[in-house]
This record gives sequence, structure tokens and C-alpha cells, in this order.
Amino acid sequence: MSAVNSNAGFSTRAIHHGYRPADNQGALVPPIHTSATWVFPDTAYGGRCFAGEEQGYIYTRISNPTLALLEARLASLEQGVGAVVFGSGMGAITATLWSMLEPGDEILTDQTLYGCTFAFLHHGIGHFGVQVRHVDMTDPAKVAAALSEKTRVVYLESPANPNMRLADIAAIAALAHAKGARLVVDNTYCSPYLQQPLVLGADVSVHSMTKYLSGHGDVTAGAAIFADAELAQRVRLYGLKDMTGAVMSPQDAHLVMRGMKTLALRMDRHCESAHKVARFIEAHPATAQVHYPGLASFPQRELARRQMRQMGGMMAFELHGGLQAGVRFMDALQLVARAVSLGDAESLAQHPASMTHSTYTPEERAAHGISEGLVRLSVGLEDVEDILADIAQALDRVHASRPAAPGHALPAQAETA
Ligand code: 4LM
Repeated sequence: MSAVNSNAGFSTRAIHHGYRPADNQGALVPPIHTSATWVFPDTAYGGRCFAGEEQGYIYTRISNPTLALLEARLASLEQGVGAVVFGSGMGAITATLWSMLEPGDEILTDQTLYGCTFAFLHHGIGHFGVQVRHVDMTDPAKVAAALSEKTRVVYLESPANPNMRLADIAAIAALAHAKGARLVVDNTYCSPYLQQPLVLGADVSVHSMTKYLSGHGDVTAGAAIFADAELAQRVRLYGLKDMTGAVMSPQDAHLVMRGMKTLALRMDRHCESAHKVARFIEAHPATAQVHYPGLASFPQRELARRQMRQMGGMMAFELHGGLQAGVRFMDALQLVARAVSLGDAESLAQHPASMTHSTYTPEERAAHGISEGLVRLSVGLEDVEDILADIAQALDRVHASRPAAPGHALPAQAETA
């Protein structure tokens, strides 16, 4: 029973949807149901639950009231008919794809994917008779040409981790559906606040909730949100229960729901600061290129405006001097942490080629648009002046180490750009 109706605003639903204190002895914050198993009033009732004739709880690997509340909130925020939560983003991705693909099927994916998703496809499900094909999804015409009778699933990230390339979700959903395939979108970089894949026509939206949704770097969690209730049920009863067992703990569901209460506030700040940081890095003479959808130089800016509410907190860039310059920059950082993951309060920088995308071979990275010198930055919630000052001193150091380097402006000047 929902405390707010489905027309309420995003943050109101993120805070209240699906919960009424009056149903829980007045508790403002939903209780955490830690029980792993559930007691049947009699044997016949238990049998009916297992047969699917009764909706009661059985065992937390299948469902649990705390997980169910989080699922209801996620479905509400992305306008799905249902959601399933998992112990990690990879749990969500693998359980969903194990449930949608069979030997002989084909999955058509974008060129660039998060490293462990790429590894799962090529070293996991690809070994079980599923054909994995990549196509450049920045161009829907290439997707149209690549779709075949065997394509069951089209899979993409937008923006893609780590190089920020976008895919036109509405156009690709229409192409996939015309061929009888379904579109799965990894919406981790945007969170439900910035982009709504199901509204754009996708069939499934998957998330690493380790990132923006939980938002504090203290939970590992995942989710899949569905436009089709039957598929949601298959992912729960097959992908989650039998194939992966990637169940989320109720304590973690509580932490994710706590983080979600401030999702919109946090995202607004991440986006505002990232925009300033991207402009500053682009203007610095040490920089060769910045990939950020809010920049005038971003080639898919129009698409970004069409399908994203704001331009996000993530960017990637290359410095003059390639890999060596990137490493020098990372090592010079003092406030921004050298760490993988993203979407935390703390700003994080990492080197995809040696870290998150080391699951690709160097040849695969070259073929998939992930350059060796690329640095990825997740802009956090610290005061933006402090983030800019740290990045400025690190870029200045890189620049000073180049032959015949002229001086460079202070961050405050670039911020007015
Ligand atoms: C990272 N990413 O990039 P779990 N989908 C996307 C991701 O970026 C990630 C996952 C799924 C990073 C982790 C080290 C677009 C993860 C997987 O880590 O399993 O919750 O999510 O730095």
C-alpha cells in the first residue's frame, strides 16, 4: 500500500513510495526484515506459495519485505512494472542475461562496456553457446544493419563506461523490437534521476546501485527494472534464485533506500560541479580532449539533451603525453582519491586501461574505443573550488613536466568560462 500516489514528484516517491508508518507501529523509517526464512501457518499454505498460487514470502533469496519495498520504489522511479534487486550490479546483469538468452541466441552489444560486463559476455555466457557481437551503437543505422534473426537481446550503456559515448535509446529500442529482440540498458551512469530507459522504450534497465543510487560508497548492490512483469518473474525465479543466487542483504537494501532519499539533491550537485570541472580541464593546456556531454565539443550533445535530464557527474579525458601524462596526473592528486567505482560523495579518479577495463586485452581496448591514456573522473560532492584546486595543481604539474611549458591560469579564472 503506497503512502503517496504515482503522480507525486521524483523525490517524494524516492522518500515515501510503498511505505506507511501506520502499518509499522508508527515507525518513520521502514524496519529491516533480517529473517532468511518465513514461517508457513500450515503445510498446504507453504505448498501453495511454492506453486505460485499464494503470494506469501518463502525465503529471502526469492523475496523479502525490505527488498520488496526497495523494488517497488525503483519501479516507481523508472516507471517499470516491477524490479528485482541483487547483491551487486554484476549480479543484476548476469541474472538478467542468463534469463533472457539460450544457446544458439545472439546478443548484440555496443563497442564499449564496463570491463566485467565485457568479461561476462566473452568469458562467461559466450562459452555456453550464446554468440556475442559488437556494433558501434552511436549510429542506429549500424545497429539496424547488424540485427539478425538470432538477435534476442540488444545491450548497451549510455553514457558508456569509460569513454562516455551515448546511444540513442529510443531509436535502438524501436529497431530491436521490429526484429523481435529486447533492449537492455545499463543506466548506472545516469541513475533513475537523469535518464529513464523504459520510458524511452527499453525493456529492462539495469543498475549498479553501488554507485549513485546508494551514493556513499558503503554498499555493493544491483537492480533490474522491467517493462514486462513476466520477464521480471523469470529473472527472479531463474536468474536470481537458481542461476546466480546474487541476493541482496536486507541491511544493504536499507542503506540503498537511505541513499535514495537524497538522490535528486546529490545528482543536481554532481552535475553542476562536473560541468565546471569539465570546462576547466578542457581549457587547460595539458589537456588533449575531454569527453563530457555538457561540453560544446561533445559530438552527441543534442542526443544528450534529448534523453538525459542533466549531463551527469562522470567524465573521461586525455592529456597531451598519453599514458605517462595520465599516470603523472593521477599520482599528483591530493583530494581526489585514486580509486575505481563512481557516484560517491568523494571524487574518484581511475585509469580504465590498467584498472576497470583491464579485462580487455590491449588489442580489444583499441578496437573498442578505450585509449590507453584515458583518465576517468567521478566528480564528488566536495566544494567544487577544492576539487578544481586539486585538479589544477595536478594538471599544472603534468604541464610543467612537458618541454617548453608556458604557465597556466588558476581555476577561478577558468570557472567563469
Ligand atoms: C567502475 N563499475 O566502473 P557492481 N555497470 C556499470 C558499472 O560501472 C559497474 C557495474 C555495472 C565499476 C566498478 C569497479 C556501468 C561497475 C558493476 O560493482 O557489481 O555493483 O557493478 O569503477
